[in-house]
Amino acid sequence: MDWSLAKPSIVNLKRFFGIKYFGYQVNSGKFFHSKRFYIASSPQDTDNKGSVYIYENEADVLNRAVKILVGEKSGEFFGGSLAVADINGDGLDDLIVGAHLYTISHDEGRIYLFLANSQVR
Ligand SMILES: [Ca+2]
Repeated sequence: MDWSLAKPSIVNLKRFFGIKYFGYQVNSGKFFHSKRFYIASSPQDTDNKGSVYIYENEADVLNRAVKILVGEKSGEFFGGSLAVADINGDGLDDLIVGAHLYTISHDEGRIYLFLANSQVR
């Protein structure tokens, strides 16, 4: 892959119906084992709940995600922010997904913590 800024690799998912603002946030992590996975959010798709797509490698972005995480409530902007860190110290990266528009009564916002599990993929 050429990392030159003059020749960026571009991923355009307009051909996939229903994915909105794909790439709003991107990140990567070693969630399941030592291999790095790539993640990208689309905070207004899936009935406006927002989704986070996890890919096994950069080539998969044009095919299919190995896992898709979906927000709980319409309009919460799930995937508006993403962070990767080993929260519980088990050696596997964990995923933190922000949903700053999550509302119960007063625009509380929410963060979701997904602890990686080497037994699950
Ligand atoms: Ca962990």
